[in-house]
Amino acid sequence: MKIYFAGAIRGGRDETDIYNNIITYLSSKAEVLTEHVGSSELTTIGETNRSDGEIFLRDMEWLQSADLVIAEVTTPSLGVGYELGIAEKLKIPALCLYRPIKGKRLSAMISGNEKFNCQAYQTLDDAKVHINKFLKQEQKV
Ligand code: 6K6
Repeated sequence: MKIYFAGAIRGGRDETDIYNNIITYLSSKAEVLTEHVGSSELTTIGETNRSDGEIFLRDMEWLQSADLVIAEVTTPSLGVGYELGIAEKLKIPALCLYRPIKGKRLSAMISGNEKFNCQAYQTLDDAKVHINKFLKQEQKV
């Protein structure tokens, strides 16, 4: 099973540790196509050895090959929103995890879309519970 993990890059790297922890957990259950999203070496400045065009084409190829998408959407990101829209069009089931933050709300384009399974969490253990339910529901493990 292949999982496309999506998380903010140029949108902001505040949640990198959480991305990394989620990716580590997912990797124990499936192939994660986008492990670099959790890398602390990846900053908002970007990969210097690939052009934006190369990154886009590579990521779209990975997304098309994915069985499931799991997105961490606490930090708003144009790229993650785009990937989720593509996942919906490709009929790839998507779980959107977010930590509620006072004074901020998840975009209605994500929370209002019934095709997305949006789940709030506080701790990594909470996130794992949502992930396990999602994987079971999609009958991939
Ligand atoms: C790295 C750091 C800054 O820019 C980069 C370029 N590198 C990327 N490498 C891989 N995936 C990327 C990159 N930039 C965006 N993405 C994809 O878009 C990832 O799959 C993320 O889920 C999403 C992040 O989008 P932005 O808009 O927050 O960058």
